[in-house]
Amino acid sequence: MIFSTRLNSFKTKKELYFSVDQEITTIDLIKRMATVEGLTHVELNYPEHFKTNSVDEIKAALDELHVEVSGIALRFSGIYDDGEFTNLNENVRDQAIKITKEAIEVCQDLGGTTTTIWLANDGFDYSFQLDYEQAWIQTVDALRDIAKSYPTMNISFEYKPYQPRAFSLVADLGLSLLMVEEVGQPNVGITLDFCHMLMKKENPAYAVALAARKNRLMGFHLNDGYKDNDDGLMLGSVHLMQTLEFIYYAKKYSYEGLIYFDTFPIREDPVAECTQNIKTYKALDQIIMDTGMEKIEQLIKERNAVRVQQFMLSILPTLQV
Ligand SMILES: [Mn+2]
Repeated sequence: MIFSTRLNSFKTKKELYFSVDQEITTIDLIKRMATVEGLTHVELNYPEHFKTNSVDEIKAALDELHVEVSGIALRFSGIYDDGEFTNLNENVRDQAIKITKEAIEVCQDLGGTTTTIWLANDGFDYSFQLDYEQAWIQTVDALRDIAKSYPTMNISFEYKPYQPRAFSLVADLGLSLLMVEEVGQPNVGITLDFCHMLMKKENPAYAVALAARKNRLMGFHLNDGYKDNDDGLMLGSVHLMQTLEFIYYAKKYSYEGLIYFDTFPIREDPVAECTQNIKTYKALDQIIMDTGMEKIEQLIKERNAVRVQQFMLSILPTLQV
């Protein structure tokens, strides 16, 4: 299993690690992140994390710390309020595609495999604000152009139902699968973000099963929340059983990609918080192993809610965290 988390989480509780007046660079954050027990990979945002240090400096620091890069995540800010791949202004749209291609090249340079695209601003807030079919086609075309330009690199689409827009253009798993199918390139997949799925009232394990069935499962962003917002709480803290079910399906479909904790520790020590997320994931994985995949499969086949409830309560005392 390979694990990473949000680099920006390590800006939190500054006083625990950094000196008071220290100006914090990307390399400083990576160094703090590397102190997390069990962490194997670093995921960087582009262009955000390449402002204080160059690609070569980051590469050297990673070598020194013996940490690998899993991939790059796009962060569109500034000129993209009206949309990224669907922006009416051709220059802005071209710039969004150009930045995405740059991110993939940086990912390649750093030895990463996957570039994750979250289109924060491609969506709408009002009726009659967007030509839906035009926007859909613009997104398909942009993703196809990007994927075809880098056939050996993974491009993963991370959907979110809303925030910051009232409606995202590609808002759920079904739409994401339709989008990926229309793009029609083998190197395009889907990143499942647990909170985003909860916000859409999707059952996370169902999304794993369908994305895996279509062979498009490319990334996990794990966290937890109370459904309405992208709360970014610790793994299993609210939806423990849905997290267990999610991990069961990840095992069933032999998911071996990155397990990235997209959490937002603010009042917690981010090192302790991430260490706990890794421990929780491993503990839940262990429960599934100890129970046995066949036994769980049998339980599912029974379709007996009372038996499921008994199973869930029976495993709680065996949790080792
Ligand atoms: Mn995410």
